[in-house]
Amino acid sequence: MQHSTQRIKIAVQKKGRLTEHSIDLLERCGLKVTKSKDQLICYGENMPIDLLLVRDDDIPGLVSDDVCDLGIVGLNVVEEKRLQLEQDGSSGQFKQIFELQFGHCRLSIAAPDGLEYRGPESLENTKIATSYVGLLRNYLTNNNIHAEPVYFSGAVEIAPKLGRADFICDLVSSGGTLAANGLREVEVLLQSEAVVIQTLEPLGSEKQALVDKIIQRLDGVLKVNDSKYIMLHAPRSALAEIRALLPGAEAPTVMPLEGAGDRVAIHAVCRENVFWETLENLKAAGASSLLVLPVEKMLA
Ligand code: PRT
Ligand code: ZN
Repeated sequence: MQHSTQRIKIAVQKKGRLTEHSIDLLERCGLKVTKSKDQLICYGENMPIDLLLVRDDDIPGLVSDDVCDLGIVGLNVVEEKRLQLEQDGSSGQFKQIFELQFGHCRLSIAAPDGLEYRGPESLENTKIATSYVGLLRNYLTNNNIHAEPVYFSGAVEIAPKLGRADFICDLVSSGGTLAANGLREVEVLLQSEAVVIQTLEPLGSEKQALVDKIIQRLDGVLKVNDSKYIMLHAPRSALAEIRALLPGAEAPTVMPLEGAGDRVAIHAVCRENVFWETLENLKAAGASSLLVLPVEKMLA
């Protein structure tokens, strides 16, 4: 039996943009979970790991208060909370330990279409609507701009139309929301993606070993995302040229082909996607019988 105290608790967004990806990634690391009846916890069946399903804004706090060991949350939320904690006099009580390569967006300042923008000085003495008061203040201070953040908890993009602010500062991904509201991006304050954060409290060697294992598996899962296994036949004399054409490949395996003279079979893992153009170039270099397969798991 596993000791209940030795279970790892991971805070994950309950319902939102990060939820599906977060749980899917953990499942691809081998974790099987069942949801509790109240839908607040996912219990790990095959590993001593439980997921706490919460609002994303609560995740850094749960990790800094040591209620959860790890959290999966947007860097934008992490950095905003870090600034808040700093302002309250407690330095950030969590550390960022891994970038998850999903949930990409940026925190940007946007101006109404008609407004002339000549750089940050145009922000001087204006009002800027945002849910990210900490990050916005930080930007304004660093750039020596005097402007007033106006807190909006949601629907920030309508603030200029309501006459409540001159600019907005909000998350952007495709830019569609800005365009639909007659706004255009003028400054990028932060590039964000989902990250794993960990409590600063020492976890004890057993728990830390489990955290290290999860991170290693996450790394493996992300590495294979674009990776392909490529197999082909080629004349041995073309080996150097073919190696140079294989995108992001480490030393390929080269095997003789029975009864085929100079021709060999080459197998390699490519860390980047293999496009048609690459295959055509390989063929031009003398390769034949080209086969590209997806990679499911990888452990360096
Ligand atoms: O209920 P809970 O508090 O947990 O969820 P939430 O509503 O606060 O967050 P949610 O689910 O909307 O987003 C969670 C995280 O996803 C954010 O903290 C970001 O890290 C990340 N993310 C990635 C985004 C976006 N892309 C995004 N486009 N979060 C919000 N948006 C919004 C943005 O605020 C704006 O309203 O989408 C709109 C802009 O999108 P585009 O594509 O039109 O530019
Ligand atoms: Zn939220």
